[in-house]
Amino acid sequence: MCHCAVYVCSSSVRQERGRGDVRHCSHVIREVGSAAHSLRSQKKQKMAQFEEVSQKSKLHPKPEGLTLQYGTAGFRTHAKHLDHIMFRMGLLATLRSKKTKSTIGVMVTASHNPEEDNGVKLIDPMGEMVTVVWEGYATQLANAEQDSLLKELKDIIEKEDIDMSEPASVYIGKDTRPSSASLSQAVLDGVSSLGGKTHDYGLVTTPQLHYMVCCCNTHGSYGSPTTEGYYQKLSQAFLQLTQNVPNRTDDQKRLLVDGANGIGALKMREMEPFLRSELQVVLSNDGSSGKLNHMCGADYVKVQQKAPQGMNMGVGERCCSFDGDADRIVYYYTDSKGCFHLLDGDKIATLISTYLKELLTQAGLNLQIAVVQTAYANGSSTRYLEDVMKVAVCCTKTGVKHLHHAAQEYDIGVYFEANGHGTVLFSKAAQKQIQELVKDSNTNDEKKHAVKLLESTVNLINQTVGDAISDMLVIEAVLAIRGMSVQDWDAIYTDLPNRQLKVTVSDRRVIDTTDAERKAVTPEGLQDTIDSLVKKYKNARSFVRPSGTEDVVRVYAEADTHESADSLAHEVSLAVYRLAGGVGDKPKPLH
Ligand code: NG1
Ligand code: ZN
Repeated sequence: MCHCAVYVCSSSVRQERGRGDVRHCSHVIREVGSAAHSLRSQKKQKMAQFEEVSQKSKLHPKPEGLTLQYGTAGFRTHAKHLDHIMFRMGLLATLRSKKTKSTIGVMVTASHNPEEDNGVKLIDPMGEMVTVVWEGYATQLANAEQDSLLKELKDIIEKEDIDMSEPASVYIGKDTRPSSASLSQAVLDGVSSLGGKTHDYGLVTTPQLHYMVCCCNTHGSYGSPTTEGYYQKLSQAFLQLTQNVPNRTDDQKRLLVDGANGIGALKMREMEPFLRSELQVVLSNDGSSGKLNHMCGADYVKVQQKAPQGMNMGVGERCCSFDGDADRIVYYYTDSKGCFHLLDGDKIATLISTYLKELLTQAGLNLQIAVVQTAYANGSSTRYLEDVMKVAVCCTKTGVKHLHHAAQEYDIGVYFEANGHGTVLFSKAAQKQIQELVKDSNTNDEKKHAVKLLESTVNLINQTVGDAISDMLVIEAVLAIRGMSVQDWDAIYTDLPNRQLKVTVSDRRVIDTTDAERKAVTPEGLQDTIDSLVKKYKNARSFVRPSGTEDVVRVYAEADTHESADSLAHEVSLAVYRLAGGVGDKPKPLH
C-alpha cells in the first residue's frame, strides 16, 4: 500500500512540473509532504520489523561457535543443533520471496539420514533448488553470531537491493521425524517476524512441496497446489498411459513398496484410491512400528545392496524402496537362487530414456534427448547409453542441482543419480511441439498414439525435482506399455560390481576434486596412488570426494568382480586414511 502511494505521488509530481502549472504548487508540496511522510512511516515499519526479528531470534538462539554449511541438499545435522537455522531460513525465504516477488518453499527434512538428524532445504519459484549465491547467504545467515544477525540480514537486503515493502509468501512442509514439528514452527516464526505470509502444508513429501510452489507461481497451469491436486494430476496421467495396455494381470499390477517408515508411506496410502486398483501397492515399512530409514529405505538398499528388513518378498517379485522424504526410488527383486538384483537410478534412466527415444521416433519428432549422470553412475550404464542407445550422456558433480541445470540444456533431459534421485525435464519448446502434434488432425494413428503417450508421460513426471511416487508411476507405466517384467528390464545391461565406502578424516575439505569429481587434485599424491591401484584390476575405476551431507570422505570403486571392487575400494580407503588425515581405526578389509 505505502509503496503504491509513493509511486503515484511522485509520478503526479513529475506531470505537474512538466506542465509548469503554478496553480498546482501547493498540491505538489502536499504530495511531496505526504511522500516524505510515507517514507518515514515505511522506515518506522522497517525498524519495527527488525526489532521483531531481534526479539524473536532470542527465542531461537544460536549455540555460540557452531558453524554449518548449506551443503549438497541444504543444512543437515543432528536435530538438536537446528532450531536457530530454521528460524533464520524462515527469514531468508521471506527475503527471497520479496526479491523474486514469488512464493518460496521451505522443506524441513533430512531425507535418508537417521531419524535423530534433521535438515532444511529452500525451494525457488519454479520448484528448483535455490541459486548458489543464495546458498552462500544461507550459510552467512546461519553462522552469524546472535548479536550480528541483523547486520548480516541487512547486508543481504542491501546486496540484493530488496524492497522490504514487497509482500512475501512462504510454503512450508515437513517430514515425519519427531523433531520436524517444532523445527517447522521455528521456520514459521522466522517468516512471520519479517511480516511474511505462510502456508503450512504440514506433512508432505519433498517433491510434493516443490510441486505446490511451482503450481502457485505458475498460477495453476502446472496443477492445483494441493495434495489432492497432485494425486489427481499424476493418477489421471497414469491411468491414461495404462488404459490401453491389453491383458494386464493382477501380478503385473502388484508392486511391493518399502516406505522407509517415512512420509512417502503416508502419502502413498492417501494416493491409492486415486489409482483405482490399476496399481496394487503392497506397502511395508509404513511407519506404524519401525524407525525412519532404519534398515530400510532407498539409501539402505542401494548402499548395502540388499533388501530392506520388514519386506516379505516372493521370488522374482517387483519391489521398490523410497527414501525418508520420498524424492528417491530404487527397484529390486531376488531370483530363484536367492540372488539380489538392484535396479538403481542408472537402470531407471536407461529404461525411461529408451522408452522416450522410441516414442519420439514413432511420433516423428526431432527432439534431442540426453541423459545426465554423475561419477557414481555404473560404467556399464554409460557404455550402454552411449554405444547401444546412441544418446548423449553428460556427467556432472554430485547433487541434483548440478544434474538439473545440465538437463535444462536439452529438449529432453533425463537425469538420475545412481542412488535413484532424478526426473525428466522437457523444454518449453519440446512441450509445445508435443501439444501441437496431439492437436494436429493430419497425423496418422501410429504417430497420434505415440504423441499421446508422450503427452501423458510429461504430465506424469514431476519436472520440479526427483519424486519417488511420480518416478514409480512412470516406471510402472513404461513396464506395462512395453510389456516388460522387472527381469527383462534388468537384462538391458549388466552392472559392473561396485562398492561405496566412507572414511572419516579430521577435515574432509583437504580433498579437492576436478573433472566432475572423478579426480582428486589434493592432497598431493592421492590421485597418483588411486591411479596405480586401479591399474591392478580389470575394468576398474575409482574416485574419492568429500560428502556434502555427512562428515566423511566417500570412496567409490568398480571392477570386473565383486571381490575386486571390494578390494579396490578398501585399498583406496587406506590411501585416503593415510594421505588425507584419517581418524579413528584404520579401514578394515571387507572380507
Ligand atoms: P553426498 O553426501 O554429498 O555424497 C548424498 C548423495 C547425493 C545426493 C545428496 C543429497 C551419494 C553418493 N551421494 O550426497 O547423490 O543425493 O546426498 O541427498 O549418493
Ligand atoms: Zn531424499
